[in-house]
Amino acid sequence: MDKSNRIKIVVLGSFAAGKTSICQKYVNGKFDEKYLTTVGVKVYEKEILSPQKILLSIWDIANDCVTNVTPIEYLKGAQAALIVADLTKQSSVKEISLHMDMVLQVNKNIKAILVLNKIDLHPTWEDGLATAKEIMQAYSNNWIAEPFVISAKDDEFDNIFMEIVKSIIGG
Ligand SMILES: Nc1nc2c(ncn2[C@@H]2O[C@H](COP(=O)(O)OP(=O)(O)OP(=O)(O)O)[C@@H](O)[C@H]2O)c(=O)[nH]1
Ligand SMILES: [Mg+2]
Repeated sequence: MDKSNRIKIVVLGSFAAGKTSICQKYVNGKFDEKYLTTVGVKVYEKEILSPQKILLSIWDIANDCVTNVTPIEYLKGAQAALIVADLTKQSSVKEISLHMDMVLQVNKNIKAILVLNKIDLHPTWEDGLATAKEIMQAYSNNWIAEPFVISAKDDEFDNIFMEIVKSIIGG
């Protein structure tokens, strides 16, 4: 496959926000209630037709549990970022800027999508959404869509990943 037909997407967000759940559901179609924290990075691959073949390389990246910083080498070469926040936790929503600042260090033109997760747990989501939108204003050149409010448990995310693909290859 031609290099131009690969898209590297990094998935970042606070601890337990649902990064792995989103990757697993999108790539393998499964959701697991059990929590198994990610250590380092796990790379998922998924081939899609858009209409040409595109290989998505999706990097599910853990924060360093001591420093809360993402190793920069995992971020290199990323064209897109999926930032995940847990709507049931204010701290998780507030950390959106931390993750955006990290990805912008390696690609200031990165295409970003914000996913606000765990809506099935009935969080006070109006607060969460309003706070998230305020934080988003500082990065208005990077967002390619409005934030997606989702449940990794109940929803499918083909549309979210298609937004990323469209923003990079057009169509
Ligand atoms: N009810 C509900 N639970 C969720 C949802 N998304 C994730 N979870 C649960 O939340 C926990 C953490 O999910 P993970 O996907 O492992 O979170 P993560 O961001 O990968 O966590 P780290 O790798 O530790 O940073 C697991 O028990 C999941 O089953 C959701 O939308 N709804
Ligand atoms: Mg994980």
